[in-house]
Amino acid sequence: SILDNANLESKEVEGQEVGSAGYHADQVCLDDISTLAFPSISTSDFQFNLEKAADIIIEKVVEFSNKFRNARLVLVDLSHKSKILSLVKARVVEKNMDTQRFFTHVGDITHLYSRGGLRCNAIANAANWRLKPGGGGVNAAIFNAAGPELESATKEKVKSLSPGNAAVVPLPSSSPLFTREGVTHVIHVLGPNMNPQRPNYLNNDYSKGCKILQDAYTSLFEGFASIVM
Ligand code: AR6
Repeated sequence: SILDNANLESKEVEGQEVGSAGYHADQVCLDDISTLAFPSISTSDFQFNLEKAADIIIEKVVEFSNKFRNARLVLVDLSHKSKILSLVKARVVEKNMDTQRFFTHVGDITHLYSRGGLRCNAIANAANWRLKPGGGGVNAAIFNAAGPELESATKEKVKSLSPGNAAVVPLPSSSPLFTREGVTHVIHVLGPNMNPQRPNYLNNDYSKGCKILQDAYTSLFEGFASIVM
C-alpha cells in the first residue's frame, strides 16, 4: 500500500519524470508518483464562498497528506487570475506546506499531460447529481474530452450522487483521456450548491454547506486512496 511505501518517497519523486509507455487501469502508477488533479468543488456554478472553500481545501489536503505520504494532490483551475488558486496558494505559503505533496496548477484539467507535462492518474469532476454530461463548467469539459466511454462507464458504476459524496469510475482504455493524458480514473464529486437555480439549493446555510464540502473532499480523497493502494 502507499502507506507501506512511505519510505520510498524521495525515490518515487525523482522517478516522476520518467514516463512509462502504456497504461493499465489495474496497474496504477508504479513508476510515477500517484497524482490526483482536482478542480475547486462548488466554487463556480454552485457559488460557494471562496474563502470558506479555500480553508476546507487546505484542511482536507493536510488530513490526506498526513495519512498518505506517497501520493500527490494538485488543485487545478483554468486561469492565472483564478481567485480560488490565489487564496489556496496564500494558505500553502502561510502554513509552510510541502509543495511536492500539494500544489496548484493553471491549465485545463482535460489536457494536463499533453499541454502541461503533468501526469495525473486520476482527475476529479465537479459533477451534477444525475452524473449527466454537459451543463457547462468542468463537468462538460471532462465528459467531452473523455468521449462516450465515460458516460457508459459512469452509468455502469453509479446512477446518481447525493451532495457530499464521490464515485470512482475507471476509465476504459479506449477513452482519449486515457490514451492521450494517462488518466485511468475519473472521480465524480457532488458538492454543496448555493445557486438558487440548481437542485439541492442550500439557501446560504453555510453550517450545512461547509459540512457537505468537507464530506465531499473526504469522499474524493478516500476514493483516490482506494485506487492507489
Ligand atoms: N479545467 C480546470 N478547471 C476548470 C475547468 C477545466 N476545463 N472548467 C472549469 N474549471 P464548476 P461547481 C473550474 O462550475 O461550482 C456543472 O455544470 C472552475 O473555474 O465546473 O461545482 C455541473 O454539472 C471552478 O474553479 O463546478 C454542476 O451542475 C471549478 O472548476 C455544477 O456545474 C468548478 O467549477 C457544479 O458546479
